[in-house]
Amino acid sequence: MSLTRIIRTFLIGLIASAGLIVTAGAHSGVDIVASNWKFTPDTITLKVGTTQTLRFTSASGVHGIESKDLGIKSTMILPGKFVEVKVTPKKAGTYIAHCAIVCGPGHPNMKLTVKVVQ
Ligand SMILES: [Cu+2]
Repeated sequence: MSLTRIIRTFLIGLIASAGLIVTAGAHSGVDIVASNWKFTPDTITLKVGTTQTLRFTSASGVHGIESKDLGIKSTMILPGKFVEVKVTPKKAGTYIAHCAIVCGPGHPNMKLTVKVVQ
C-alpha cells in the first residue's frame, strides 16, 4: 500500500465517522428511556399537527408503548435497542400512554404523559 493510499483510506474513515456523529446529533426527535418501572422523561410535550419522532430504548426490562388516542401502535421497547415511533397529534389535551407489556410489579403505574398543545 502506498503512503497516499493509506492517507486516503484514513481520511475516508475519518469523514465516515464524522458523518455518523453529525447524523446522531441531527436526530430531532424526543429520546425516552424505559426502565423498571418508569419512562424518563415521564412527561413530554408535542404540538398539534406536527409530526414528531419518539425514540425509545430500555435501560432495564422489556416494555412497550401504545396509545390509541395518539395513533401509536403497540411497540415493543427492548434493552439496548432503539425503536422509533412517529406521532402526529390531532387534538390538544393531556394523554396517558401506559406501558403496553406486563413487565412486573410496577407495570400498572408505568405511564408516559403526553401533553399536546396548539
Ligand atoms: Cu409494563
